[in-house]
Amino acid sequence: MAETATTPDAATATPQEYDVIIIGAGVTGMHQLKLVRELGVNVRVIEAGGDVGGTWYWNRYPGARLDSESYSYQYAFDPELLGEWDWSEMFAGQPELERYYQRVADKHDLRKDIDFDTRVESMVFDEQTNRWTLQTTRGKLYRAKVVIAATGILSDPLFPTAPGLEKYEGEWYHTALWPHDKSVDFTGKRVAVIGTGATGVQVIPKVAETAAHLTVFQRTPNWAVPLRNRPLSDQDMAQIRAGYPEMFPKLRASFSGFLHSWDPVKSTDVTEAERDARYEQAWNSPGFAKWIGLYNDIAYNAEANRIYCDFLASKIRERVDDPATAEKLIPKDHLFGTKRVPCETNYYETYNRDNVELVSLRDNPIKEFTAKGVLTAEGELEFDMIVLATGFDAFTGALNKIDIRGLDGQTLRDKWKDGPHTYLGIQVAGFPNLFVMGGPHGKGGHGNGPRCSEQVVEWMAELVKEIFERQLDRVEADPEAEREWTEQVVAAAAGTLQATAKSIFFGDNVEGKPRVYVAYLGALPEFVKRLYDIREGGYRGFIIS
Ligand code: NA7
Repeated sequence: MAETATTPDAATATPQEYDVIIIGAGVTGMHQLKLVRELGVNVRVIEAGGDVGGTWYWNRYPGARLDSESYSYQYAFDPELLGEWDWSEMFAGQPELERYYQRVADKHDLRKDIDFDTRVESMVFDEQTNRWTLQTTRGKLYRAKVVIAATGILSDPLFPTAPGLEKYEGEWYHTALWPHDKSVDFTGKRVAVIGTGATGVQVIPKVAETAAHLTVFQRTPNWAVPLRNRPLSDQDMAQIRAGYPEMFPKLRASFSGFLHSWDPVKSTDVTEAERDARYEQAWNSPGFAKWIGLYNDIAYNAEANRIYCDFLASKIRERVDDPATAEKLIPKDHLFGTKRVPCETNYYETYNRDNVELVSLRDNPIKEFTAKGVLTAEGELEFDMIVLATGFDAFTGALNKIDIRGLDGQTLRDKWKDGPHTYLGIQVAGFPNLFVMGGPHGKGGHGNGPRCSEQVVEWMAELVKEIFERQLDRVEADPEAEREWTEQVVAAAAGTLQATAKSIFFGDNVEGKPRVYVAYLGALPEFVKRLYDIREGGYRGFIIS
């Protein structure tokens, strides 16, 4: 059962003492737990969910799946498991991923060090003892010298801005809070889906299969591309497995941890016929081949990108029967790859079904939710079920949700009110001994998550070792290093094609969030090298006492 504020925990008065607390038992937190525990320190993980897996625990909506190749996304740290685990599909679905993380937890006996159904509500740094005290929503207290927040980049669900959801009397679900205790049945129902991001394009075709009627509310169309998933045979797996010794080092050395990489050739270096043939070939290939496998100038040259957009638009027109619907589905306000590129299966064909209708929120906004459905500018629409695929308060949301108080009582929310300030995405000046694995200014937002986090998690475990071996009191970011790093991260995004679009990378999806770049645009190997150089230089930019 999920923890609530109305069920106070009896044993609240005395905090449970630990050396290290990790917040979150998702993909990053599980790995961090394994490594920190091996150091022999006393570590506890606090997890809001009922089991391990993070994203793959919460986002259990029909259609949820990877768009990185399954084998490129798995942990690299357990050779035995790599030898045993067979991926059934090139891009695994949520149920298989959930099973995978449960298997990892079983095999490494991770659960014995995790408190589930426990959400951290606040944490306060004590300047005398140099320890953090954490309080959960149930009033339970924990205390630790080091806190590692592995709270995730996409873990704070975002709800529609239209008021009145509480008035709605039908069933409603947010895709990131999909029920664990019952199966959701769309059969014969009038269903609304709000949102057409990476999640929306996955869930919409699934809902359409059995709903009596599906209305999709689209705020911004996306450049979605076909996933081209396929089952993996025993033979495929044998071949893939034989490639692991080369694959993992290659991924570590890659720009973003993906199996695909930008072609050094520019689209302007080839003939039009050659370029078009290449686009067609990429179109028919799996996953991100039709994004980061292409000519590199698509990433930075607006004209090259526009030509590719024209190619993609022609594909949408081919696939969608009704020309007016096709036009609504073609993005007009942003270039390809400037927002997260969703991968889809039968998404565009779904709009050819008689039971599916597309409503553009730009033409017909939702004014409010009502008891029976939604009131749009054009009138009330009634639904038996509403599915919110409205995404997340990305990068900063999960941390800002916790009331974090550092030196002199300063809150993180206040410090970040104009956008996040970090050193390396790992620390925030004024918040000693608090480390972030996967938050703002981290590489994971633009990359293959586990590949981007694994080396940072390894680096972090070594730092934890030093903190306890050398009996350090505090490790904190130098404000000057933080200022330089934050300026560098923000400057790197300025003037890029990315900056021309409204996206989660600039906080545009959240009303009132300052428009500032929150991810990290550099290459993974350079970032990791920087971390190790900083360590060799005696932790440059960190104040250690
Ligand atoms: P996304 O990619 O942020 O998509 C959310 C969608 O919901 C997107 O179409 C939004 O439109 C729409 N949205 C957000 N707020 C509203 C409101 N208030 N009203 C109407 N529509 C809204 O989140 P996803 O869950 O799809 O994907 C997140 C990540 O999960 C993704 O990067 C993958 O790594 C997996 P917008 O485009 O903001 O206009």
